[in-house]
Amino acid sequence: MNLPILAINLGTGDFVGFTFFIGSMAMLAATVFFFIERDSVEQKWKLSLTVSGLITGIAAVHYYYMRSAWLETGLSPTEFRYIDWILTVPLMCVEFYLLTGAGLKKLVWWSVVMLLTGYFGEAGILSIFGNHSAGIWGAIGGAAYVMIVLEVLNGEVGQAAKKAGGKIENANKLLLYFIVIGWGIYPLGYLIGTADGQWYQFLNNLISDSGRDLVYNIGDAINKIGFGLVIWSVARSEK
Ligand SMILES: *C/C=C(C)/C=C/C=C(C)/C=C/C1=C(C)CCCC1(C)C
Repeated sequence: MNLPILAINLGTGDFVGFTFFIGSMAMLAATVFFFIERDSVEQKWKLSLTVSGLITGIAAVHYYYMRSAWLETGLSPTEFRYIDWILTVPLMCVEFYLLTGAGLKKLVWWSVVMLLTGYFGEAGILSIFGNHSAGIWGAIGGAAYVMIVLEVLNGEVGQAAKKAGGKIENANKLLLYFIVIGWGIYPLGYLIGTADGQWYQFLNNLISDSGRDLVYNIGDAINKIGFGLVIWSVARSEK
């Protein structure tokens, strides 16, 4: 009798697989942490911590699926990835709104544009620009990303944070760093993932195609958990 295969082992040297596993556990632990810590912050910060826990919780479930997909197929789980992002990135916009009371619509709008165009390019669907599709969709996504940065820097969100001053302004500044540096690493994953046959093919020779998931996994851990920790530490210092 053949026993059913319950799990496929992680291969030695499969660093991307490692980051999928570490990522899923870290997201789970962060979720427990944010929900428990909700009790130790003042009322006005509770919703922010709930949202932080939802962000890492949604990611934990997706990482659970993504690591299985990776183990069983060795392919990039692009669909799970973008489903996760389309849920968690708008929730990160909600965090800015809870902090500053401004800019929710704009941030969500630009995030959706960024992620939809990124998905078109990365999944290779809607190739209306022929061989240039990945580059053009990526450029549109990149422009939307710049709009998000500008909004938090000095748009409605940035202005509201400056007006509020103190801890709010500080937290907004810290989260801006995440958006500039932390979110700024995702385009690298996109370029690696879409380099095939493009002028930036050299990236694929430099780092293999699986580098895409390495970049995305590291980015997600920094951004989802780090973002929540910034909010948590500001909320705690308020006591
Ligand atoms: C938790 C998930 C996060 C914070 C995901 C962020 C994703 C991005 C900032 C993606 C950015 C992209 C561009 C700027 C260009 C087009 C391709 C994308 C979607 C990878």
